Amino acid sequence: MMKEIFEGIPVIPYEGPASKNALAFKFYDSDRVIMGKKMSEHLPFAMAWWHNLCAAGTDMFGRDTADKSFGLEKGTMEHAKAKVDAGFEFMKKLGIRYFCFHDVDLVPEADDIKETNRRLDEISDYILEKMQGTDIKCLWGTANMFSNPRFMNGAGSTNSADVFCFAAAQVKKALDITVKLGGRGYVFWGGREGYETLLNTDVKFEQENIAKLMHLAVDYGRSIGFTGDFYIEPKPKEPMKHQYDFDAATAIGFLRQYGLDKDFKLNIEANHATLAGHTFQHDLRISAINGMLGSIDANQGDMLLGWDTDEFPFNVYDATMCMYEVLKAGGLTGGFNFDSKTRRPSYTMEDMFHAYILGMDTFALGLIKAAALIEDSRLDKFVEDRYASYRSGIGAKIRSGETTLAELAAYAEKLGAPELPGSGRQEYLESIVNQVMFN
Ligand code: XLS
Ligand code: CA
Ligand code: CA
Repeated sequence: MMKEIFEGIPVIPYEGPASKNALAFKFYDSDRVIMGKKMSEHLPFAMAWWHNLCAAGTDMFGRDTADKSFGLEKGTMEHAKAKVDAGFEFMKKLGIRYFCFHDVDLVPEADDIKETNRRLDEISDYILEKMQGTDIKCLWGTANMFSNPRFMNGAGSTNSADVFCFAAAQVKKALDITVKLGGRGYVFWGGREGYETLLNTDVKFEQENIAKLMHLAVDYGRSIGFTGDFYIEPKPKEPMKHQYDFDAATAIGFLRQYGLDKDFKLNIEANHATLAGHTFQHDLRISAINGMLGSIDANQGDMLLGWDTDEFPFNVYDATMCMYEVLKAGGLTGGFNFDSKTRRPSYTMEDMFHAYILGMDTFALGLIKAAALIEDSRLDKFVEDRYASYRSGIGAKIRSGETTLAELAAYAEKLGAPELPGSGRQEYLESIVNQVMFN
């Protein structure tokens, strides 16, 4: 028997909304069927290796507050394996079936890439062993191409061809490991793919090179049997002043421009959408209507702070509008990765569980309420009616393309002046949302 790491923490049960047990789900009831599917199928939750097993509360002004040593010396392979043990115990206790990782979350990076790769082989063998007899799999993998100083000017967008090769080597290895662990997706988050000043930057050259790296990754991935989706994860800024994958619309334009749109979808993170000045729902909608809603990084930011706070999702309105988009899009090919960290003063092991219970319950509530909004159907009906003028007469001709600018102008002149387009009824619609939320 392996030693229990999270001692005293049981398998987290569902106890329902009336429960006062801090270590129980109040809304996430994995087998409950909503719109014909189990909650667990609607919500393929994933644990983020980096926040949950590595990050220990360090911020710009202070060192670790949490102990993530799991009883072993950090920076060793023994510690790397202890993180695997901790991660699997954690996922099993919460009923989480997926994890996401960066290469260097799994093992300490060595000075020589050959040694790092050897360590990755060793740890992925260990993870594979752990996976046996469980239904836990990899949701997506990625390469950390932003922490090492060599990537100070970017990875695909770097000015150094040698550094570009190191980025390529890391992507190749991260793809190998993702495929080995049965990953559903592979993420490119452009951590330092952007610029600080245009005075030293050839933007066109850099974007072309990012696309080249992505094409090379697709070719290699397909050659080793990766059938999942590649994802771009947009973010407007941080760490760079300006990042190229600003938001969903920008990333979609980039993917189409460089012929990558067949292999890529988007991984939309709530906190990144809001940093871009959008709602989470906006970036989900833009992705969905372009057939590119792939996966979600489930977290939230803080509107009073201007940065990527990666908080556990608590806002049920936002989770509801997210699930409304996901249900309408017919689900995700990816899942819901908690790219979220406990606050620095929440440093205990219990806090890790409370955080995931909060996140999972928030999305379960979001799912329940989004399904109720769809079943209620007043919102859908309102939107449908709002565009009714395009279903007959001149509107139908506009839609079918059977008209000319001159015909429309003549039509307008005959009318003299149109009637107002009809009330948007925002307040009424918001009251419907509240009624459904709190009925
Ligand atoms: C950072 C990003 C990062 C990606 C994976 O802001 O969210 O964690 O999800 O590299
Ligand atoms: Ca983030
Ligand atoms: Ca993320």
